[in-house]
Amino acid sequence: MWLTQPFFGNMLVRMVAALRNEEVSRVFRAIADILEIKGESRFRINAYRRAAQAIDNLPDHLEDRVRENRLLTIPGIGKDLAAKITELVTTGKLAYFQTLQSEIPMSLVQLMDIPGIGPRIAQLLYEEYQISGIDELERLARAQQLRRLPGIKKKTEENILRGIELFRGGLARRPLGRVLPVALRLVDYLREYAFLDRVSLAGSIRRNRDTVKDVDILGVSADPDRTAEAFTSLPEVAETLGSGQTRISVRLHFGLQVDLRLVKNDTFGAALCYFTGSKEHNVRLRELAIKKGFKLNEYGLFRQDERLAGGSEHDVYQALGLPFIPPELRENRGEIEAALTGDLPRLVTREDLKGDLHVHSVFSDGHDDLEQIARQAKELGLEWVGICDHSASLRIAGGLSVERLLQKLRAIREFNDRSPDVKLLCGAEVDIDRHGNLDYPDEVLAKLDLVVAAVHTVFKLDQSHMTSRIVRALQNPYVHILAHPTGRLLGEREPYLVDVPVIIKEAARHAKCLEINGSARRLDLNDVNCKAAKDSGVMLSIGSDAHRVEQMQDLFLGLSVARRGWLEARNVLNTMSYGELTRYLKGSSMQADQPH
Ligand code: DGT
Ligand code: CA
Repeated sequence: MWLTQPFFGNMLVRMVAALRNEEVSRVFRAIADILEIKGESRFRINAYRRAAQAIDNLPDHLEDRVRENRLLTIPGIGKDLAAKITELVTTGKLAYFQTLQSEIPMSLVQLMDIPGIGPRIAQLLYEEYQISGIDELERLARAQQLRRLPGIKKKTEENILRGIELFRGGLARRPLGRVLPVALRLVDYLREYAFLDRVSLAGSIRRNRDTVKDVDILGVSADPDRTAEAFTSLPEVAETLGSGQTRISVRLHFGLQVDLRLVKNDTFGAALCYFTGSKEHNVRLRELAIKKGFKLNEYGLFRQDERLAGGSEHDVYQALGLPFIPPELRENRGEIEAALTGDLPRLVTREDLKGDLHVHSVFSDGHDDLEQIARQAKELGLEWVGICDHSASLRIAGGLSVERLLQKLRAIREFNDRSPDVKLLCGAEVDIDRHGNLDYPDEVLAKLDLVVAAVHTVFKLDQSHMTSRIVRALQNPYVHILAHPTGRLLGEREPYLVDVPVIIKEAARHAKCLEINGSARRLDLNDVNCKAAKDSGVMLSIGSDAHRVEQMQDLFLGLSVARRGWLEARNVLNTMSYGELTRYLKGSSMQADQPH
């Protein structure tokens, strides 16, 4: 069993609200685990596990069953368990579970989530070393101390270390750009081969959050057993974590967990809404439902026992008196208020994008030439591409001398003369030095169609120096765009210390664009800063930062950030036609030439 959330920690504090089916079954599984560590009878342990499974498979709410006295019809639930469910559902807590927790710490039970640690080993670890945390466990395993315990061999110890690694990998958040292609392939496969009538991504990956913990998929199946069979036998699947009629969980070879939940057709919309989240958005929707005298859960929107909506998300929002809210906005960042007043943004779409503002070519460290880039652009439905190679001082990235840059300029002009479909802009990704100077002189920048400035070196400045360094670059009249404004690399490098609100204010003042770098490693600006930039009247540009043509797809990852940042087409430079764009870029340099 793998816990997908830090659930028990929360629960001890939160024991106030009544519990949902899934939470009740988790409590029963935890009880089984504790009884196992205590060495209680198999019979009792299995009774809790079977009950948990039966609850997972229920098509309806325990809450309703308690009210209607229908618990005993659930397979495996006798009087004793029915009383415990009633206590949990009505009070949100269970005295018996609390007593057990006072005997065996929950942190010890959680160690059993690590592959390779069963109840016997957990018990030993606790009795001999009083270990109850993963760090402590890892330290002892690395110091080869575990093999001193009875029954633990060298191989067991090595297995535990591997398990810890897997466990950690499974818990880490992963960049959207790494997970999305896999998730989309899985959904395609499921749609085709897994006996599903409907299927959709849900959770954070459907909301296009920049990092995701796991992949949530929702489906309606004509045959759950065959669906489970088809899903769990995929070659990508390393391990089946659980398989029932309503939920199948697997772990892929690279550690990612994928949960497929199966629901009835007439509850699909309500379930999709619920499992898409975010939790905070759901809470607000439920409050809204209550205000109207309704009840909203993953089975539908109800007035007393009458189901008002549930089959589609559109119906659910409509019955709540709201327009459909795009998944990217569902973070409780003002979308409910905007929906209520009819002020939701008309989010920029893929069809609105006419070009990519940041692509590297063979002139610097890119892999492909102008023809290949233009061909790819055409395939992606784009009309123009900004070719931005590195500037002179960035030698490791093949930065261009002024002479090479002028050669490139001629090559692009010639290319445009013979290319009717796709136009290229001669740009540069110009390095900003530690003092805020740019890497080409102004008279060279003035010749370019597009100037993108960026920090690539000296990341460890204090905030005031880093901010004033970037502000200086923004004051240069020939700069159009600040690329990857915070320098973060997802899971690898924190943003450098920069005062983003000041950068936004200066960008607005000098009519500069801020980039949403769509590279799977970056997604920088992020959604929140993007919205702040929009609210300050700053134009955003999306760049794939592709170094190979295949990476030009990352433009659409950048688009997902733009949508999460509430951007409309008019806030995004990429939505301009080639003619509009070149006029805009020329105009903004000239405007910035004026004293301000
Ligand atoms: P993640 O997985 O951390 O990247 O983010 P999510 O949003 O996918 O979170 P996850 O996988 O734990 O749950 C998926 C959705 O299910 C979540 O967005 C909302 C819903 N959900 C899960 N647990 C709860 C809960 O306890 N209460 C409420 N209201 N919603 C929940
Ligand atoms: Ca999730």
